[in-house]
Amino acid sequence: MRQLNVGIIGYKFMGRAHSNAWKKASLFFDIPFQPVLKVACGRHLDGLTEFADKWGWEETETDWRRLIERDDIDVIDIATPQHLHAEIALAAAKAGKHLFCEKPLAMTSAQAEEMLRACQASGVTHYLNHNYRRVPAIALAKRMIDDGLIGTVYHWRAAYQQDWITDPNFPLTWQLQRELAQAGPQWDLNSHCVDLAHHLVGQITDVTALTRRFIDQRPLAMEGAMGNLKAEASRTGMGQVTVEDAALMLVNFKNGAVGSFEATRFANGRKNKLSFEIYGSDGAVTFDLERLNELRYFSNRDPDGLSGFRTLLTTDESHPYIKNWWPAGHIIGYEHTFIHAVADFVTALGQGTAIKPDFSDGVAILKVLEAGLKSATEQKTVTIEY
Ligand code: SOE
Repeated sequence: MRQLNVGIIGYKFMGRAHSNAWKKASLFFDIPFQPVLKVACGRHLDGLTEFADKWGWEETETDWRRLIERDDIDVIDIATPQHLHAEIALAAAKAGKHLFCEKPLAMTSAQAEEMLRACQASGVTHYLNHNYRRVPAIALAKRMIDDGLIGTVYHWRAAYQQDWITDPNFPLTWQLQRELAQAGPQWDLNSHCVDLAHHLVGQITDVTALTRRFIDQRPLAMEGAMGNLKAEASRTGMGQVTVEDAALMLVNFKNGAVGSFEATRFANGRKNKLSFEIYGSDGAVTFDLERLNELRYFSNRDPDGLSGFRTLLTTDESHPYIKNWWPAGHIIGYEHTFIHAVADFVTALGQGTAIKPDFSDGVAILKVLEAGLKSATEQKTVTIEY
């Protein structure tokens, strides 16, 4: 089988999730190329070397530009924080590398548009990793909606809730600084839900939003992590949080449906709870990531006296992606969504077809998220121009 040489940039949480996927995809899926974990790239050689040794990356590189210059690399996997995505993607696309990029795509929709144009100009494949589209239960929801099982969609209701910064002593990490993250849960969490809403319901046309920051000042994190906040650190030991802690949006869809989004890092007890409900003229589907092997389904066509929500355990061979895993009833988890993404990405490369979501979806998502922040600041409804 022909090899596909991958260079990954970033080696933290997403670096590990992506490495696992590059390693496993060909063991479970019949894909046209054998991914080779060729080069891992990151700034700090100690941590990078440990990561590369553990996950089986053949080589390390501390300068991403040198990685991109290499002729033997086919794919650049961007697993860094979002403020680095644009510069890397633009250079990689120009060098003719296919792109597998973590979400959110960029800091702004303008940056994202430039990234999309660069990929289109060089003809490379571009994939934006909103991995939840590839949860089998969510892929099944898509199939059911497209098959008309819940009829015309009226309502979308989503909540992405976490609690990892409720402690006021949690340090001022990069995720809490506008210059490095652009926004808080609006970018990190609502990006996933807007992607799912576009995928499952349709295009969002306008947004009315509010955001809230609950804690303004936080202890500065370790030296080296704070960039230009270091000077302030030596004076006070505290730094200013410059993103929101919670973001709520109400939206209209082009097809007449209405929707709501709630994204927060302040929902105590909720570690990583992504849930949505979709109500249509003939039924409903609901999903909760904490029970990711299940999809709940209600049908108006059930006989009187026997109607109600039923739980579909999405582990049958007929369910999306499942025939490549275990016998029915043997559940799968979070990491499988990344493996599905890599399998689909490599298949798309083999077939010369596009894979979704791509950078054009990333542009659309960022336009909605930006409209949300604008709406919250200006306290008015913002219409989105695509
Ligand atoms: C944030 O905590 C985060 O890791 C997101 O960045 C991921 O996209 C999400 O899947 C889990 O939560």
